[in-house]
Amino acid sequence: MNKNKMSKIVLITGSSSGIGEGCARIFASAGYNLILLARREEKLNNLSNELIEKYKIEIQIIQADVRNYEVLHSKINNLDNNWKKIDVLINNAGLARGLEKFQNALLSDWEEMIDTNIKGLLYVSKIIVPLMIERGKGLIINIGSIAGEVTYPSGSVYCGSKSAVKSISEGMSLDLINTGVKVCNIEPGMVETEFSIVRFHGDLERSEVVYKDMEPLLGTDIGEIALHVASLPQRVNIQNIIITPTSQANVYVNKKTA
Ligand code: NDP
Ligand code: 8X3
Repeated sequence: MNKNKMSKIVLITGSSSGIGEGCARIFASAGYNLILLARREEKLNNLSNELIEKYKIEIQIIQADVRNYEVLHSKINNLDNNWKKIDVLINNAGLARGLEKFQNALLSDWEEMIDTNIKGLLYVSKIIVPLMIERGKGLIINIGSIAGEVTYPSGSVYCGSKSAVKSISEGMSLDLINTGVKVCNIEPGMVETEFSIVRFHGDLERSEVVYKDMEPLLGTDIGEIALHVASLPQRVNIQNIIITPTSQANVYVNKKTA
């Protein structure tokens, strides 16, 4: 890294698509250097090339699965010391798998959601938080969901995982109170990403219906909110944000269901 450049650094998990990619685009446009982390390396490479060309920033890519603590630990620790000065961590990698009644849901779907949305967030945080404490500053933005506020039918484990993100965010805030490290839980409503394609195991027809006849949020909308939180003075922290499209009131009511 060019040591003369004083750009801040943001590490974004799940930055190969959707909200994570939107955050990468917005933070890059504000001059941040980026550490992009996800499993699909080609997507990260393409995004990285585009953003370096457009904004003349620097980018590191970490190809990793957030469910694998050993790999995360080794790859993050192998970063050059200047790249370990992470100002903002966005714990975004996550997914919903299936939309089935509790009694019909697949055990493998439950495990994937819990391992990614809860344990993955913990693994990454466990590695980055000490680096922030050492510097006496930092911001952790966890991407929860409005599903963490209200549980909807057939969403028990996904909603439970996002409810856990909310509790863990509160716990982090409590325990990090004297360290200078801030914690914010952003809880989006409907954002058009690959989320529904993943939820419905690749069923494009079923996933397209979700965002039809309404105007969902974009990944970059969440990026704008995250950048705003990261731009506040050190004395200010926003602990929890619920953000919905104008055409959605809560998990049950949107323009189509009203
Ligand atoms: P996408 O499917 O578009 O993006 C998910 C991202 O997470 C991808 O970059 C994916 O990358 C990454 N990811 C998934 N599993 C892993 C893993 N095991 N290791 C590393 N990276 C992983 O969906 P969204 O952008 O919508 O989802 C991002 C977050 O936002 C999730 O936590 C989701 O729960 C939350 N959210 C989404 C909402 C929505 O309506 N879309 C609303 C509220 C919250 P790759 O596959 O390359 O590893
Ligand atoms: C994603 C939002 O309402 O589809 O977390 O579960 S919702």
